[in-house]
Amino acid sequence: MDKLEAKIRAGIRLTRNDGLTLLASNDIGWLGYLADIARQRISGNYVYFNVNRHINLTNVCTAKCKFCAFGCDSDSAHAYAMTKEQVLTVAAKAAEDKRLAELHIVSGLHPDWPFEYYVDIISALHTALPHIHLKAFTCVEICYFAKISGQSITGVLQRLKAAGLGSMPGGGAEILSDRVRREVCPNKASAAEWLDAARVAHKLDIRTNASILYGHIETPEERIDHLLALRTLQDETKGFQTFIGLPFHPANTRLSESISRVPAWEDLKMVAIARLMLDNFNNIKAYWVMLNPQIAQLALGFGANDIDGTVSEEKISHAAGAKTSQLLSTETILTLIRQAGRIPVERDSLYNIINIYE
Ligand code: V47
Repeated sequence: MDKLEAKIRAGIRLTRNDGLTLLASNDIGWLGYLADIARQRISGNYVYFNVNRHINLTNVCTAKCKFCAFGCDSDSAHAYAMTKEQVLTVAAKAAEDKRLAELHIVSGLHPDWPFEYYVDIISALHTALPHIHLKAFTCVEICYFAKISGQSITGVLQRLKAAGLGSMPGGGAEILSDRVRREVCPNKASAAEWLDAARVAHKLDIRTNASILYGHIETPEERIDHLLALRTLQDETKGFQTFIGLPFHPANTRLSESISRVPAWEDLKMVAIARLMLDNFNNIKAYWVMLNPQIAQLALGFGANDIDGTVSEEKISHAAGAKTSQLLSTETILTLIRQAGRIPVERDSLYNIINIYE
């Protein structure tokens, strides 16, 4: 047994150097074998999914991130901004499926909408559909709301929680490195601000997710340091529910000339290394929309224990060239999980079990 395997079997925390060693390895079988040991110990044989619907309130965005094909100016031909009535209509239609458990709401940083508009949307959705969990607004959006409203992060989150916010998605983390952010997303929350918004949310008992956007200009060290920053915060707050690796999709972005989508090999490495480094995260998500369903299924053998949800409509990676379908039926998700030899478990947004498909 090699040294790393011995550490993982003994549940000993991996170091930065261990992470770099793993990332430098091209022995994909070994990485999967190691990650599977950790996955089995931390999360067993269940693979989680949920029945959810994404809603992106607007694509109008002031951030202008170089990796983004979704955000645009308000005078762009494909700009849109949903009214409260439109949001309620989409949500009510989605809720016709009685199994719908979650609305996942992420948007551009709109230059004209006041913070009150977002509060109003959450409040209206919560009133209309009190049984649906609202997983809304990334840490980047929360920082933006604080800026435009002049309120503190705590104040913003308290208002949203009182209006019906249930938890927060993990986007906007990109790479938690000032160098990378200066280069690709200088107009939004810094690494420290992103982490601080997550910290405050956790202190207010709002669970959040965490992501990484990999496969663009980041170095191996920056990827590992990103994981370490999340691990350190999780030690402090225990408020992260799941980690999601997002492979960069270059089409229609300002990086498309110089960068291609990383190969599947790299996706599986990212999943495995996240599982191994994030020893205090219960859940590692293989987001089928960005990976594709086949790679997401393979990722279940590389440390992932969650395959995300039915989704219904995804705009961010599809604007950047993702070719996956907009929707996976529950039946397809069950098949993907069962073919990997795992037990599908339908969950709510806080990982309470709704149904075990033995
Ligand atoms: O914040 C933007 C990323 C994120 C691109 O928490 C891109 O359960 C790839 O965070 N290629 C939004 N990625 C998606 C997200 C998410 C998705 C599913 C589940 C959860 C969860 C969170 O997508 C953005 C940004 O980091 N992104 N542009 C792109 N070209």
